[in-house]
Amino acid sequence: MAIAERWLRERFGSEIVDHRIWALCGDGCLMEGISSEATSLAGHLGLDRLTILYDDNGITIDGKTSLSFSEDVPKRFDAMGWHTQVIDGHDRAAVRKALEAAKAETSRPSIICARTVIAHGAPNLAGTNKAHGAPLGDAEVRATKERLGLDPDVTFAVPVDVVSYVRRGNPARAEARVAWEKRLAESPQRARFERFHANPNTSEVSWPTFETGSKIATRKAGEKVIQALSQRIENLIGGSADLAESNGSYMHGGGDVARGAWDKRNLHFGIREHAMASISNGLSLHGGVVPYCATFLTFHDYMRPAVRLAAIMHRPIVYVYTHDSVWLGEDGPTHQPIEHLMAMRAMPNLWVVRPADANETVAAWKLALARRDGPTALCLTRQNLPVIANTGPGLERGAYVLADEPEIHVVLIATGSEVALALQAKDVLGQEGIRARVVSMPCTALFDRQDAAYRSSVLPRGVPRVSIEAGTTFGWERWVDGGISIGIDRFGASAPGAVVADKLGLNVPNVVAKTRELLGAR
Ligand SMILES: Cc1ncc(C[n+]2csc(CCOP(=O)(O)OP(=O)(O)O)c2C)c(N)n1
Ligand SMILES: [Mg+2]
Repeated sequence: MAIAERWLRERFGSEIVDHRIWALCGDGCLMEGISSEATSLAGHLGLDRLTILYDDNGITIDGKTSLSFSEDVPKRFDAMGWHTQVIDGHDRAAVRKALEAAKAETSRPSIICARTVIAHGAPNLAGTNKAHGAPLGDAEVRATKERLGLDPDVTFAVPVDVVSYVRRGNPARAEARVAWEKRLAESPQRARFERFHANPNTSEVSWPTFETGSKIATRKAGEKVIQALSQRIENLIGGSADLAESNGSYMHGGGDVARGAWDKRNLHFGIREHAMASISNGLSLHGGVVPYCATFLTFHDYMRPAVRLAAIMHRPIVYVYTHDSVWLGEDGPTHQPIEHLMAMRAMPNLWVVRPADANETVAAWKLALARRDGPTALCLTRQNLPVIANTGPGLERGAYVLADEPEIHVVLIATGSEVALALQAKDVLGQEGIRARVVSMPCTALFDRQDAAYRSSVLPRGVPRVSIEAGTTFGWERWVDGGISIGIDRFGASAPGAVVADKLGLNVPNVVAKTRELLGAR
């Protein structure tokens, strides 16, 4: 959020972008690794309008933080380039003063380490982990009220001055809001500001098109899409976790966002995938920008908790995941996704799209940007793929018939790079008199949402099915309905991509043999 704030402030000025970002965090938040990823980047970028209030109570669920946490938090933040303060969090004057000091800081983010006591005022449970989650209990509530000078027999009471304070509202804040609205209304930048906060308008984007028969990796096709988008969507902002060139995620000519270079377009998240996905959530929640982020598909695992939050919060974020199978080759098993596609598909409200070729990649980007109620993951290849005729239209329905025959014997369902393989297998099967339909299924979640008539028009009942995907076969039972699945149920191997794929059975002879076997068995 603080990145969005700073980036927009650069464009609209601090008369219009005049807010700050406050974060409340506890011991648990600072123990989690992501806090280090995110605050390291915040310090590096000098996000001066970000303030963390750290509830430093020394307690978590299991007991004192000393069980597992003894770092010097202010020193840690100091080392990352933050402005740090340590205060007594129960001293309201000190809190106020610290907030003012944080606001006065104009080149660094701020952390206020506020020493507090959990369940402050409860005579027996204050300062203990027993107060973390469980109610204090009747006896302790009584004792606390007595100690605070409240009537212990009154179960629920709000002091009169609190009621009147809340009812009165805060005229200064209301006035500030009205004044801001006036500044915006009178600003020459108003229309642009409103455009930034509306849904991305793709009507003037010169979408690339690719000629049938040519060859191009879908990550390269995606790179061309990003260039076209960056020309027309001024507030498209994105970047990669140190793989910008490999991911094809860089906006050429957009420059690198840095401290002192907020007019630029490309974010460098560093090798911080979890923070990258969380920052994308923050960018999206803040508004005013259209965020995307990129890494290798296998590193989706590092992003997963934040992607899950994006899905829960219905954030329209685009994830560019390249090197989407064993076809990536020499980097080997650590980098070769196997279970990832299916694990991602298991997540509600995440659309996982694996385009068959360059033109389907364009359609996938269109779909992702039109989507406003959740994130979309684009799974793209490292290796070249042939550009296939007629791909793209139908992608929005999740799966569609790409090549057909009258009175088919079998349906080959494939995704991504395996669509071309399925088409080759179809030709060979045809020579043997086996008539195959090829279905491209770039997004299973969308296909599942189609009505029964459409689904059975693509996958007719009673016709045997074969799925082909360079990933785990786990889960494909759902779509092959008693048929077979060709995939990879082991970790990959380090060798040139084509060699690995061939050795693992992703080749025409294997698809043909398995299909023949399936049909013979019936
Ligand atoms: C990622 C994650 N791990 C574990 C938990 C379970 N959990 C909830 S609160 C908590 C302790 C948090 O301690 P702290 O932030 O110090 O809060 P305090 O007890 O001081 O209120 C834990 C472990 C969680 N919510 N999220
Ligand atoms: Mg705590």
